Amino acid sequence: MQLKPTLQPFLDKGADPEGADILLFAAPLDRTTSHRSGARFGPNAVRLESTYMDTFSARTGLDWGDLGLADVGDVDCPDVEVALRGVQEAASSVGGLPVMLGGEHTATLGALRALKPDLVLVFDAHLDLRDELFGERMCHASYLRRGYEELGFKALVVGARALSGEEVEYAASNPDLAYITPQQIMRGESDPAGEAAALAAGAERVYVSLDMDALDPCYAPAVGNPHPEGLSPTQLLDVVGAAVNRRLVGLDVNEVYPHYDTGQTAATAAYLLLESLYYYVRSVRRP
Ligand SMILES: [Mn+2]
Repeated sequence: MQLKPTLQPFLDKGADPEGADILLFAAPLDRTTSHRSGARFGPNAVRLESTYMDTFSARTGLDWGDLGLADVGDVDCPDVEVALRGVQEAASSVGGLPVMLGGEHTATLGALRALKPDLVLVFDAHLDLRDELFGERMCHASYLRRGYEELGFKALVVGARALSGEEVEYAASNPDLAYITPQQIMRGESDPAGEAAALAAGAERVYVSLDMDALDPCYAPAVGNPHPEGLSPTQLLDVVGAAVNRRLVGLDVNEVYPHYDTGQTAATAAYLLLESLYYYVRSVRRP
C-alpha cells in the first residue's frame, strides 16, 4: 500500500523494508479527541526525539544496531473510517512486526482488526470501554470496547484510574477484561508484571498498546487528557519487559500532543517504544 514518506524516520533508520523485521508506520489520526487536540503532530515529534536517544539499552544490553527497523511512513488519516482501513491494511501488509505511532488511540482498533490478538495488554489511564462519547461510537474512548465486541480477546489495562461507572460495570461483567490501578500497584496490592507475564505466557498472539497518559503527568504532561496518580516509566517498562515475548504480534505508542510539550513527552514516548522493541528483540533471540 502507498504510505506517505516521512522526512525524519524513527531512530534515523531508513524507509527501506529490505532486511527489516520491525516495520514502523504512523497513524496521525486526530478527529475524535475530546479535550486537547493536536495528536496528528505526535508521530513526527516522537520520531525527532528518537534521533537524540542514546543508543545502548541499560535494560537489555542491546543497541540500535540490534534493531532491524524501517520507518515506512504515514497512513492517511482524513477521518476515522479511512484511517482505520489504512491502519488495518498497513498492519497486515508491512511484514515483520508492525509498530504504530499514533495519533489518537482510536487507530489501535485498525491494528487489532488486522492482527487479531488473543491478548491485548494496554497501558492507559482510561479503560476506553465506553459505548460512546458525545454521540460517537467509534472514538478514542470506545476503541477497546469496539475491538472486544468484534474480536473477543482478553485485555489487561495497566495504569487505569480515570474511569466511568459505565466502564467499571462493563469490565466487571466481562471476565476477559481486567485492569490494574496505579494505586493498587503503589500500595503493593497488585503485581502487574506477574499478572501480565502470566497472561502473555498463555496467549498465542499478544498486542501491546501504550497510551502515554498511563504515565503520571509529571513524566508525560502533553497528553490529550492528563490525569494524576499515574505510573512511572520504570513501572511501565518493568511490566512490558515481563510480558513481551516472541508471540508479540504488534505494538503501538500513541497520544502525544506536541503543542503542550517541551519535548519531554515525545522523548519519553520514543524511549518507551525503543526499550519495548529491545525487549521484543531479546525475546526473539533468546533460545
Ligand atoms: Mn487514555
